[in-house]
Amino acid sequence: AADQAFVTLATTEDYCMGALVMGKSLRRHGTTRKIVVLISSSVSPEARHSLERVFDEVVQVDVMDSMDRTHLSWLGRPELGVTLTKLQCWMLIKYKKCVFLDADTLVLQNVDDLFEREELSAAPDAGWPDCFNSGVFVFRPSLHTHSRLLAHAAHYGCFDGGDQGLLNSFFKDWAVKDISKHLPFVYNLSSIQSKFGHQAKIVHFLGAVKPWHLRYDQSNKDSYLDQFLNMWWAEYRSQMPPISGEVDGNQDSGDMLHVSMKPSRHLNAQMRWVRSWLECISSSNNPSENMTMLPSAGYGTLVKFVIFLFYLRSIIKQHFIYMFVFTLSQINTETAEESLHHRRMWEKGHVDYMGKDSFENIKKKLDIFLD
Ligand code: UPG
Repeated sequence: AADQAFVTLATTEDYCMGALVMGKSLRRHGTTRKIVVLISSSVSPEARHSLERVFDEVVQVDVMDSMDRTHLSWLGRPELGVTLTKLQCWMLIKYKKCVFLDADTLVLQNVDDLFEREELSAAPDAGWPDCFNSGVFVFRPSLHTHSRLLAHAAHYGCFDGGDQGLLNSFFKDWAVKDISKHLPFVYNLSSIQSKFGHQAKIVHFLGAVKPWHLRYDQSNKDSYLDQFLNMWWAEYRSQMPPISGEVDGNQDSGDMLHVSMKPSRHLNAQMRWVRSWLECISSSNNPSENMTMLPSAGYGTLVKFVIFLFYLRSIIKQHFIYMFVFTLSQINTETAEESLHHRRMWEKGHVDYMGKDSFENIKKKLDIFLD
């Protein structure tokens, strides 16, 4: 089975969270096939590192969009960007057969039997059952098929602006020709279905709102959706199941996205320096002696503090993930969702100087970090 693989795609950090969970859920249910994730160059090294701990292969692909010089024929069709990127799974020709799973799917049972199916096998779409849903499909990598798909996209476009429309128009006899290519619905069960949830093999969080946008509430078990959401978060927070018989020596370090790396020595040195600076600034005894390191030694304490905050922000921005990770693992009071939101704010430069990111809080976090 070394020539068979599950494949997913994650071009953004959010979808990397989804891919990570999807990959872990495949491992949890003991897949014997390889698992591969296609990522874009904009995925951060930290996210890539987390994915590498779960996936056999992390393959960087070009996000094909209307600005792609090598595919100028797509000019004026920006909506085809991610769609065309997904088609690159047909280029994985080192594998004979693959199963594509969207990054917003969660595997609840072993689904290796999917490899008994032929291209193009997929489950009916819940909204339009004469079409298949392109979140789960069996295919055979082939450069020839890939270029035919691109030519088809260039010529016909796709009726829904996404890969699902394109693939349905390319594999247009799916609905009528061969019933063995119709996967049972439980292999691609929409998470909002109110029936058959207990039989689900793969749950699909279709639509704009994804599990990583929603709250984790273990006590909420009213609907299948609540249960699936909790399962998703439980998988996100779990340690990685062993990779087919291997003992993973790093298991204790956790493998949540952004929580899998240790601070570098360089960072540690920088943080120590920042801490000494913080102590220096906050010290009320003999400030002039303490301030000799500061570039703004001649200004008042307030000015120094503001300058310091800007400087601190630039350093922390560079390494915020390390701090974020460490804080997460040490002060486990924030939910994953809140922490992610906090991190996003940092990334965008919205620092809550008067609240969460106040001088006192930053100093506390640095103290924990360094002790
Ligand atoms: N994806 C990315 N980056 C993006 C957007 C999507 O990597 O910015 C990948 C990811 O694997 C994701 C998949 O593409 O799961 C599909 O996108 P998604 O946002 O999950 O689409 P949905 O609207 O939930 O799904 C329907 C189909 C899906 C199809 C999509 C577009 O279920 O299979 O790809 O519509 O046709």
